[in-house]
Amino acid sequence: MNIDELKSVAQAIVARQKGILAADESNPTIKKRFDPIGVESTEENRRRYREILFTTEGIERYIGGVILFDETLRQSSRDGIPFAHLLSGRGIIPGIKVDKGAKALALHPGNKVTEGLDGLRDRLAEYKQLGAKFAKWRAVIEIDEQNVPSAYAIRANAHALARYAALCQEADIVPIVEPEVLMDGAHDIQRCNVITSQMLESVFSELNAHGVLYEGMLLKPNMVIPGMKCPQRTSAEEVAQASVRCLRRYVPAAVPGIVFLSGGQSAEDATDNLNAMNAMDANPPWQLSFSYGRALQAPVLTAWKGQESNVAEAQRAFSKRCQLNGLAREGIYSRAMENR
Ligand code: 5MM
Repeated sequence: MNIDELKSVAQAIVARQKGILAADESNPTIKKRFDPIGVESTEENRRRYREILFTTEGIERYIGGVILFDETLRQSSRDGIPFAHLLSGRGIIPGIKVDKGAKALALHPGNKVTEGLDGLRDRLAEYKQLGAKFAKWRAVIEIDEQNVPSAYAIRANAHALARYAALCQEADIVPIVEPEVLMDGAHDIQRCNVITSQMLESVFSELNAHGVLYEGMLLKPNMVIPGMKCPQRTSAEEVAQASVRCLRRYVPAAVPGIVFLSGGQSAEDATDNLNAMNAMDANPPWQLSFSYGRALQAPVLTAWKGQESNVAEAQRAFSKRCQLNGLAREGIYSRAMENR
């Protein structure tokens, strides 16, 4: 394990003002994103869409890394430049999603466990050759009104995340560890806090048991936030306070960065909540940043609609979201900036 390389890649991804573009939608997920804008999910449309994102001018000021899906890592720009090289050439670090998705956990109805460990060592070696310097694995934890998640589902997912992270570091690839507590459902912010706390405690206990180097990884958690159907809504300041309090309790200071997922929040809410954390806690032990999928891309898809004539508008929308999240990294964003 090359400790210096792991540390420097992890730190570069979350350098000042920077975060991550999560563009690693699997084919079923990108189809769900394309359907509402009437774009067919063909290999060429997926390639063109990612090309529009990756060639947007100026994003390298705010985007330190991009997470790719297997197919995208093997694709190239119109000019024949492999996407991984195109991104590296702009100073953006290419990464790869390596999990194989969340499947039903046997004997634990309503719970899921993420698969993909078999053969992972060989896949990581190939991804490294193709230019990936970091990887991502997402565990999915649902909350219901009763017994989901089970204590065992939390442990099983934490264990898989730690095995994945150890394999990554063995291959000199920085692991992004993503334990996502979903915001689907009617649970309140306190229940999200309890489950997120249990998950993080279990994840760091397993990472420690597996010998994972905290300095050479990034954590991608959910914010502590009420479920989408919860009647009690919360302000950005309440989400920020609950999230940072929880993270301060469970995430070691040696981890260089916490890169939140957006999880179904609107683009504006995701930016505002991140901003509130950075405005409130001026000196957290880790960088507080973003690794947004939907919150960076939803306005881009709406502007693009699969039409070449809309590309400039789509890139403007993307550039704006990157810039505003860059400001949120510093705690100097305000909602008023949305209308400029
Ligand atoms: C971009 O979406 C990612 C891939 O999801 P699937 O494997 O289900 O296709 C997803 O892991 C994403 O990186 C995170 O959930 C963060 O994205 P959001 O949209 O929640 O910010």
